[in-house]
Amino acid sequence: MSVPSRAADGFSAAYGTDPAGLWAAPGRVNLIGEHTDYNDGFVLPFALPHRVVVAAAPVPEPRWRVWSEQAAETVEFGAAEADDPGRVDGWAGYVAGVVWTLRSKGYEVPGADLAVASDVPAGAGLSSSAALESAVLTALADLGDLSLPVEDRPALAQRAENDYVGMPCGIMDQSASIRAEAGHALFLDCRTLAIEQIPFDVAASGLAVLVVDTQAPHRHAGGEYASRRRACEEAAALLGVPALRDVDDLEGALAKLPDDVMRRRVRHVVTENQRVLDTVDLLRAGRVREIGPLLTASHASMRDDFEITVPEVDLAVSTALTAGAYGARMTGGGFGGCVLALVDAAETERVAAAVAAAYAERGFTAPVWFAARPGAGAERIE
Ligand code: GAF
Repeated sequence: MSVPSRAADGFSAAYGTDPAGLWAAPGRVNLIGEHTDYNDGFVLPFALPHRVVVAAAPVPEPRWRVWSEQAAETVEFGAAEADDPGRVDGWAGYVAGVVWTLRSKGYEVPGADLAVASDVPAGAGLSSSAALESAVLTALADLGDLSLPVEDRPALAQRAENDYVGMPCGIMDQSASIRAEAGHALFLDCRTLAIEQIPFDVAASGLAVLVVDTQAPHRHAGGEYASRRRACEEAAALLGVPALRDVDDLEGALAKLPDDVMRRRVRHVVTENQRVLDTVDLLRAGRVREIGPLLTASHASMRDDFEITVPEVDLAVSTALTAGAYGARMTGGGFGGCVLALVDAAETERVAAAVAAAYAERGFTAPVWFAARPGAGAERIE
């Protein structure tokens, strides 16, 4: 059964009536630009065809019930819990966080019954939580007829995650889920929030983006993410700039920093921003294959300077490259998750099989893979 049907059927089973509508928001892969978003830098994600679907209907009082197919449970909360960050925890905290962020900004959020189904792999670094936030936000905005410009929505969803759930993420994932367009990568300036839709029709170039879910367990991902973010903020303060985005003279900046770890963190962010700009230039010129070395350089920088990769991720990248990929890198926050590789479309399966064989040889859990096409952003689908 399709994801929308599962959400609609789940709604009917949970609440004994039909939903008023269905809303969907995608997960994402990030083509390039990792850990640059919270440094006011540049990112280039695209939306996946994999989506979270929310079936929803308004109710007359300020309370919310949410059924989740994946969690196989219904969670109910009222205004008091929604208005108290952190009070609703686990998966439903992302939903309560969206209600909270909207209410605290003065929006008249309608009470609602919601049912959630998804085919975005959870815990794989493909932004299943941003997809959930974005789908719920889009549904509540429509149900309540809230005047909520699309350009303001990612920051609201991010705030739900930062201040209700307590995860200090940047704005990339929610922007991709809400603002992406099919067939395009989303070039986002995370300081100005200016966007440009960059045509990214890999199939037309005979290419494919192979995504390998390494199945590596996220090891201390939350704490490590927060500590990387802190190090970047400390470095910016030491350098006297608002954010690492503002470092123009990398060598000069490195010479001013007190220790090697901080120097490497800064070098990653500054060089990664430049790689995003270079990738965008190549894509604008239709030179898709040529972005490969930038992807691979991004991976080396994440591995050696930002230190956010794990052996499963490094093996997938090196194996894909040996098997003929034009470029490969980890995508997402790190410490596990997914790798993407730019390959000739006809070679996709062969490269994926090479990674699977290398994993078997090392005794790693078998990876899961798919070829990703840029999908649409959040929308009402029924
Ligand atoms: C996670 C975060 F949620 C994003 O904001 C971003 O920082 C990313 O890691 C790393 O680029 O997905």
